[in-house]
Amino acid sequence: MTQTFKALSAEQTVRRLLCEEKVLVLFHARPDPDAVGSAFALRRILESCGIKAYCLCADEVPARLSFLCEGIQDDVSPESLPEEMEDAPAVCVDSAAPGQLGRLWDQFGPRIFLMIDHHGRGTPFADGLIDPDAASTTFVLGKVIDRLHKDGQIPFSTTCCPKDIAGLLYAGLSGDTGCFRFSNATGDTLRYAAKLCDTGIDTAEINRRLFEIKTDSQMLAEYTGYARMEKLFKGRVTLILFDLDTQKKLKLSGEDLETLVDVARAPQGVEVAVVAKETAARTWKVSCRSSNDFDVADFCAAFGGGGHRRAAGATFKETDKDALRGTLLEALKPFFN
Ligand SMILES: [Mn+2]
Repeated sequence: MTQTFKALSAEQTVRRLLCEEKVLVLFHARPDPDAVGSAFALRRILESCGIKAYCLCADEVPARLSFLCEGIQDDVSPESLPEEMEDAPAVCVDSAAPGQLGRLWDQFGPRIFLMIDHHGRGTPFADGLIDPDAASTTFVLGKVIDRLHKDGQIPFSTTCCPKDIAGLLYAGLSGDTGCFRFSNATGDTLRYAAKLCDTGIDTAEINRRLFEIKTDSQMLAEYTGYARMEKLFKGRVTLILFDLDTQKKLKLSGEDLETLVDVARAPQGVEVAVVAKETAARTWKVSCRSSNDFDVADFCAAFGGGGHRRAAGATFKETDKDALRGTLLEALKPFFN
């Protein structure tokens, strides 16, 4: 049975949120700046309305992003959930499919009453405020803030946002646009960023932390990625396969491999960058980036994944990297041969 869910306006979204006394804010596993930024901004927004809120994720917030939730909440594991929040209904941000929630899904899936997101493709699991034209979920949250302000529920709007919230919203926006370099950084995106910038947040420091600082492990992962990158279909597609053996040998964690997709995007002439990371035995997380009209969301949807036209992912079950390589090549061949 397929269930259909309602698309909600900002007004309807706000009305639903305001019915609650306490809310859990769920965000996707292997969290990125938009997931962390939107979850913690929503927590602060709800608290400004007198609603208790608590953020949850299947994975820890990576060390490089911990500055975003510092002083708000250090632990996002389900084990850290305060007793008073145990029966709270849940909102999910920046997640397009149940699978993205990891182990949170079994425990909290049934009580999700609202999705706030910007992914055009996926498997909806609740009624939602979803804007596929928004560059980030933190952009979509701007509509929630302005609606709450219009209704007299909070004393601020996106033009006079408290700095802590503005920083979270900006981080999500900058994160998902690759520091405003990607095609999703539209005039609207930049105008929103400008408003947030005007609150006095330190955008240079946020961007330095998101894009410039790298750990030794991250650099080792990138170096290995460059060395292993395959150019396929006359260099139009790049592929980096990173199996668990290699990760163990180099003592790299999943977090260290996050920038590999940028490595795969780097070569001149590449149209589609593919990075496959083995996350558990025979389980591969594949990330795709497109620099032209090739729709990677479509490509990944065929394998049960989702995402955006130019940035998407899917999980593959393959015995080893050769089998995965064969599957990927076979699927790409019709488009690039
Ligand atoms: Mn996002």
